[in-house]
Amino acid sequence: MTMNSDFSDNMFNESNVNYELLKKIYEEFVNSTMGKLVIKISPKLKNELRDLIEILNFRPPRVMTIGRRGSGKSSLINAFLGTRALKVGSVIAQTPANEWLTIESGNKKIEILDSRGAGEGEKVKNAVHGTALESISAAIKEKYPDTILFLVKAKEVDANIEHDIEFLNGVYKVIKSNYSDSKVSVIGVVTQVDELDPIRVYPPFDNSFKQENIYTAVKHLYDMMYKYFDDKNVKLNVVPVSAYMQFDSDGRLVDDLRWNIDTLAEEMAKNIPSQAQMAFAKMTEVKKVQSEIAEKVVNIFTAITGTIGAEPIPAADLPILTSLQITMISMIAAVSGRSLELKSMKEMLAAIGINIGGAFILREIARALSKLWVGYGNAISGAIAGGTTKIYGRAAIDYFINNKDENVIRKTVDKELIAIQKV
Ligand SMILES: Nc1nc2c(ncn2[C@@H]2O[C@H](COP(=O)(O)OP(=O)(O)OP(=O)(O)O)[C@@H](O)[C@H]2O)c(=O)[nH]1
Ligand SMILES: [Mg+2]
Repeated sequence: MTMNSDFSDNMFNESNVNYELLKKIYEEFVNSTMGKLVIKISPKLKNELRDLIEILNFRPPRVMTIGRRGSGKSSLINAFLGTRALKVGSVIAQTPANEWLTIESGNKKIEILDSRGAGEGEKVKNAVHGTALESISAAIKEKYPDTILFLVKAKEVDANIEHDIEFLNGVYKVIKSNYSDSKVSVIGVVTQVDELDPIRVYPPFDNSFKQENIYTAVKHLYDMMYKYFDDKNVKLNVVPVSAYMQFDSDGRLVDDLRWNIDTLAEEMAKNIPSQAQMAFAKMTEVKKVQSEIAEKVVNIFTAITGTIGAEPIPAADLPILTSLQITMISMIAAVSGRSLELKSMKEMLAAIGINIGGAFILREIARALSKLWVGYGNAISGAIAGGTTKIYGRAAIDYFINNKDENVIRKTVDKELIAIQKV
């Protein structure tokens, strides 16, 4: 009943993240006798398992930006990625609009759909797709966005934006009529707030006049969206940002005026579907977003191992628990943006005091970990199995995401492991 560890060995021998293999480990589990038994014992786990599949079955987040030319759409995407992935232009329109574009930078990936709205050339028929709304519809029918960011320059919030909101309404209708149950979120973004008076104040804009002007711009955009956005059931949200970054000819970041990008990412995270959460967490690098997803992963694995442990388990079947725990720890490493190298796994285990010596393939790590379980006797309880998973999961979060001190993590793990044995 142990899991075949070939996949896992390959996974950890590769230096790059290989989600396909991670997924296969999972699939092997659900199709194993043990996996089927777990689902039978606890039907509720089925939903959580489905959630887990979705997280594993990941795809990049899909973000649609709507904003006038020069409103800062490309700059905002670059601000998320921290690089000059997209061309930013002060004079000439830069980003090709109305088509899905996949942007990759390092191990970050995002799909964007850029639209300048109906502002320019609404009447000028495009030979292939017709008007702006018609051509954007074609892209939306291909794939729906998870989030629509409606960008308005801070200095333009009072510049007839009702027409831009009309366009937003049109886009939203196309999404809803093609994907009725999609939960696309609409976030108003006040961009380039650094340009508001007083302009010589820099992030974090710790100046009451500046803050007041930012607030006025946000309030104005909110009121306009509240008045003109058709679907009154949508919870509107407006976030002010500054996204300016300047790079030198070698691509080094020489000036960084980014502000409040984290807040925007946290807002977006609230509505990102499970399948895109993993990639979203990696893209934004926002700790809060990463830990929320990691917690979810820990809870699911705690429930699964707890259910397995509720059946009396002979020591020979313990590797399946450790394999699941290793998968969990790998997922947390991945959420944090680390690669799934064997090295990071070993480092993490060493940090919490589990010395796996020279183990160089996953099977040996699993075997080493199983030995720890034997201390609990021939059979272990569900509480202990689930509890141990939770302790290792939290330790992994502290290690990979919160960058906590190893000694602190180790002490907590020791204390908690002793505590659950007394239960
Ligand atoms: N000061 C300041 N300038 C910004 C900010 N964001 C963008 N810009 C500048 O505004 C100009 C337009 O930015 P882009 O990101 O190219 O705008 P866009 O909406 O993608 O423009 P198009 O692709 O042409 O529609 C560039 O000169 C940017 O450097 C910001 O937060 N502050
Ligand atoms: Mg652009």
